[in-house]
Amino acid sequence: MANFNAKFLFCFALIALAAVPSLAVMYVVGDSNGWASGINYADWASGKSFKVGDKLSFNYVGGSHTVDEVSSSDYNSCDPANPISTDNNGPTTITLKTAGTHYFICGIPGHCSLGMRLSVTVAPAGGAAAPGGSTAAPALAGNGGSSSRLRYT
Ligand SMILES: [Cu+2]
Repeated sequence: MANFNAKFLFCFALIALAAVPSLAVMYVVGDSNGWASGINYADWASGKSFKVGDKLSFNYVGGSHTVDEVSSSDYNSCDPANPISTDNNGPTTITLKTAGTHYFICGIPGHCSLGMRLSVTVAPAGGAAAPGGSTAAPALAGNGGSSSRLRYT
């Protein structure tokens, strides 16, 4: 009986842990500086851990800037010609839908090279994964793990 209760409580605890929701977070890019020239967005992003489901809010006056999601090479060369998505209505809210690194630049000529570019590394949802880390599901105690000790003859 005690053994049964222990297993029951263990399972209950696992279920309770799995049920804790990981709440999505809204990040205001650049904080009070918003989305503007002359801000170091690498500094802004450092130390933050983004995960799938989080949102980025880019604050700017519509028409004054754009938020273009681009490839890593276009990010590095500040080339807005082939954006994955683009918006200039300001403010722009982006939901981070996939894990991996996402790259954003302003498509107004000159602005990207003045600092208007942001890359964020996004971890899978739900885990307590550290940035860049990979997590495996915790190994569950299997049935019969200790049963060999109780062999009847
Ligand atoms: Cu701009």
